[in-house]
Amino acid sequence: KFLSGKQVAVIGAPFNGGQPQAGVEQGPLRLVEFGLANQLEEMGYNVSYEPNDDLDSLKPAEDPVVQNLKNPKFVSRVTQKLAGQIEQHAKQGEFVLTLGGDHSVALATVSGVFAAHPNACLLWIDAHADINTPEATESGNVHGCPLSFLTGLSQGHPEFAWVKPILDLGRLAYIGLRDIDNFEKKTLREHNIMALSMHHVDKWGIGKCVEMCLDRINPNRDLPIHLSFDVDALDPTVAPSTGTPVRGGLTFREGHYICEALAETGLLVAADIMEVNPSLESDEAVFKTVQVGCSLARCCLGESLL
Ligand code: B3U
Ligand code: MN
Ligand code: MN
Repeated sequence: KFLSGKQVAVIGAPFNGGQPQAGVEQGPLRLVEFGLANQLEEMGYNVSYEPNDDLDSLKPAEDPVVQNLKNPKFVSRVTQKLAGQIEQHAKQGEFVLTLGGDHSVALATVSGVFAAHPNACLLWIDAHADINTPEATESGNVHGCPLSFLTGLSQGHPEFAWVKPILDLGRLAYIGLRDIDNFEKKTLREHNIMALSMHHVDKWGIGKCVEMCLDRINPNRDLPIHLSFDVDALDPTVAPSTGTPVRGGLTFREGHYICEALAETGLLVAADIMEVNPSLESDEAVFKTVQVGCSLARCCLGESLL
């Protein structure tokens, strides 16, 4: 409906500057080496791939903390560059699949996708709410903050002036939450944001949860959808190789169900697979995590639809 053909732009975002652990910058390459692009071609898509393996050239010589945020210049430069690239692909009517990289890269994906699809809605699958402001963040890691910039809750940070508040809080919904800071909890409540925790998944089942989210952020099922999937939403037994695993997450099937249900709407225009860190845990754990990342991406593009 919003896409012009069977064109998928795979955007590599090999970036770790939004959090302290190295290795997450190897996520995109590992997902592609596992065969993701080829798998999508076998599904009948034309796939282009932008590895963006030159992001280190954007690293400033000095990058002091500004308003509590670490590496603000580096994160800002990288995400601004990726945002432009993503916007171009999305404006061509291509499905944009972004491979992270840490979740600060959502500054780029949401900015780029919403520039092309201004009335889109965003489903954020994560153990974390990633909506801290620079004032509120306890860690100073930008991957815990992208949604505060994108929704306009944070304004006036000198490094992130380019990020436009394009996301209405009524067009944002979460599934999978279980590790939320007090400020974030207050924010979710005050703004009446559609936020489903693991408790709600247990209580209502994943099918009802996805439906409730869409009823809120896309009630007539006529708006484009962007999915941002942090693999730490999955249980650590399912996706162990990620920087901040939290017990009690989504099962393999619950994670896939979300992607399948969104593909089924015919409205999904972009998906992010974020926070795969191939340097953490055993080889077997990395294999599992990369494999599940690839299969989530394929499901977003309709693999399991009959
Ligand atoms: N809310 C905490 C923890 C966190 C957010 N995202 C991840 N961890 N992966 C923070 O740092 O803002
Ligand atoms: Mn996240
Ligand atoms: Mn997370």
